[in-house]
Amino acid sequence: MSRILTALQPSGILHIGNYFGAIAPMVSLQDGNENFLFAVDYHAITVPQDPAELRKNLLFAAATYLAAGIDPEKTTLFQQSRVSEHTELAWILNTIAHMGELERMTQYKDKAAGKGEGVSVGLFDYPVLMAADILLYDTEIVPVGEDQKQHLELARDLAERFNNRFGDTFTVPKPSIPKQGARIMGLDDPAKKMSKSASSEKNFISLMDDEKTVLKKIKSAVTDSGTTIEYTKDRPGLANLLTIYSLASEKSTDAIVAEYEGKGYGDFKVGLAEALSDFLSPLQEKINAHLDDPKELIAILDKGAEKAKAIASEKMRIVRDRIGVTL
Ligand code: ATP
Ligand code: LTN
Repeated sequence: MSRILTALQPSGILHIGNYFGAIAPMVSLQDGNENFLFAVDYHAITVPQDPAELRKNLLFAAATYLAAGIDPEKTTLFQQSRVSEHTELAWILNTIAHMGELERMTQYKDKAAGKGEGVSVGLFDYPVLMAADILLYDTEIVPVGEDQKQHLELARDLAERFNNRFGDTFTVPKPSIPKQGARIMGLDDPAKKMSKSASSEKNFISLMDDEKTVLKKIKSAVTDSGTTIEYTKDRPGLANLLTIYSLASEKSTDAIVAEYEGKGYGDFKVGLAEALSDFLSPLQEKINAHLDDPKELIAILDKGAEKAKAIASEKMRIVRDRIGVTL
């Protein structure tokens, strides 16, 4: 039995990268472990959010986790802002985190690029709040996509630094990065990860895309001038599509390659779009069913927040004592 924890930003749509990189791995670890999953609303506001949209997105996030197979009896499901210990611990960790290590974070560099002096302090400090999210619960395993590896490294460093300075307090967490799906690439640019903040909608497949949209986006996905369907690193666009096909259909890439022997991109893309829609439409039905009952969603999140708060407040009592502010 291990403590498993992950979190996602409730910042609009979720895409298949989020699903295969973090949500599905979390669901598969659920049995036999002690699990925490939450929507990081205080991370989301590091870039401007419309309050009404944010409220909607929080419910959508909860509906999506449940539709994906998160069982609130097995996983504590909540929203970050309801457990104020996250921001409290983040402040304390701020005092041991170094400017230099935050300046090196590639997500910060990417998101701050071109924004000049107008970048929020919150965006810079984002990884410290993430470390607090993880350390507060003595998390052992954190299922995340490849892009979060560097943030996890920081969480480990901060845990060790705190433990060295104030005595053994935090468990040092480990990332769990899936073998397949850890880095789904953008459909319009296979050199960059699929991202919901991409400038073009053609970059990603949203979990809510309908059949027509999926087909259109897959048809316009960047590939190469090759004529065969094969899995090779030299053809990154095709390799990415084969990975998505494999994850959506639960067939191996070898089986898919064999299926398309003698056929070209046209047939392959139609088959992939079909497999994706077959995977997405039952998920969408479940998401919509949960969204039809917002009271139930709120009740689940309330209960989760209460359970999380009990653990977090006990941990903070110890942390305050260790740093010497408890009289
Ligand atoms: P964006 O897609 O805008 O860059 P993000 O990565 O900040 O957003 P989150 O919702 O915070 O998105 O990410 C949730 C989880 O999804 C994280 O574990 C992250 O590693 C994972 N993830 C995000 N993009 C991908 C991707 N393209 N492939 C695999 N996993 C991904
Ligand atoms: N930084 C992550 C989201 C995140 C997270 C966490 C993931 C915030 N807190 C704790 C795992 C554990 C992201 O941008 N994807």
